[in-house]
Amino acid sequence: MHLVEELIQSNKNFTAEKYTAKDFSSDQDVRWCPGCGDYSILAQVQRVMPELGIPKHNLVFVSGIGCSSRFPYYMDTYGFHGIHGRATAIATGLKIARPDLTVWVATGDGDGLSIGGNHFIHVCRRNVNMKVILFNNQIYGLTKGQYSPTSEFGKVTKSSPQGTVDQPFNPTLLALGAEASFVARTLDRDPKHLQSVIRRAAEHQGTAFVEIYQNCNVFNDGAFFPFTEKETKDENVVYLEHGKPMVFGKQKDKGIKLEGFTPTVVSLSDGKYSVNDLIVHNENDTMLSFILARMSSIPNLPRPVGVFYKVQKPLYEVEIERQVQTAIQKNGEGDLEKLLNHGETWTIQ
Ligand SMILES: Cc1ncc(C[n+]2csc(CCOP(=O)(O)OP(=O)(O)O)c2C)c(N)n1
Ligand code: SF4
Repeated sequence: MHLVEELIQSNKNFTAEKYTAKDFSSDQDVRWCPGCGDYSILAQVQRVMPELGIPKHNLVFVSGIGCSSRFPYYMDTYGFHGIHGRATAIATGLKIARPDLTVWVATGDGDGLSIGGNHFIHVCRRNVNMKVILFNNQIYGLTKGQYSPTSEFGKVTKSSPQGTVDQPFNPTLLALGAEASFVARTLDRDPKHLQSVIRRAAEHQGTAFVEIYQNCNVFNDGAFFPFTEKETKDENVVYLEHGKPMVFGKQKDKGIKLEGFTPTVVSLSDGKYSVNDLIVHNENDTMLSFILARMSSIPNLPRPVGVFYKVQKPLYEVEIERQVQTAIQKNGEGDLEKLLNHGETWTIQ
């Protein structure tokens, strides 16, 4: 077995300690506003962690800057509160240096998609083995309410008093376009679903991207209420389940059918269509994943949540390690001093 694969396997074999969610709660006071959706995300991640069977000393949470980026303080694991937008770059370096560590990135729509957009797309295409959870509240929370790259067109904020003229990013579509090997969406106010998606991301080997709809109750309250509130969610959300037809609605009386390449809503109660006419979700279908991710931009379609896409690809850090080992076999152990002094050198006087 290859060195990196052995290290990953050794994490899986860990049984020495049995953790509970409490073991992942640090001694830091949580400084989010009362009612913020970040609390639920923290609680669900802490609940799932013990199930993974990974020793705490092998877990690292890396973040950039923002309310969401305070996440590592609150996890009783190793952590790195980085600089704005650079969490995925820092995490990439860490993963290359220490491939045995399990690395998570906590980021926001501002941190991950504005200043950090460049680093984000490159981590996706490289398929570094890390989990990236993006708290999407469609606003800059920490800096008190400027519009973000996911704010809807026309959004009135302190930095867009007449409404933003920017078209928003769709994070799942962006991650798919950047070739991420695992792409999912979930919601802060659906703890069970959030836990299940975190679990799936944790199992994935490769860059696992999870968009989490997160309520910023101070600067963008209710941005996702149609998808999270009891009265409306059944009609506005379709849960993606691998191998199952896309049915939704309180009475499970509606479904999603493809008309050409365009998803449309059909009724299952008027006798015209049955579940056999509906899209059957397939997490491994690249084309379908794009169609499903695009659904959020089409009015009157329910919002898909769950795992959009999952595929196995070579891991960045494994390929690097392979090259390093090949070079050592061919040339022997490197000597940095020798390398720096080889070839033409100059003395500055
Ligand atoms: C280089 C740099 N530019 C700008 C800022 C100011 N700043 C801090 S957080 C932030 C945006 C945070 O938004 P988001 O990532 O959505 O996180 P949230 O606070 O909403 O969780 C900005 C612009 C900064 N800290 N550093
Ligand atoms: S400003 Fe918004 S995102 Fe930040 S802690 Fe407060 S409610 Fe949460």
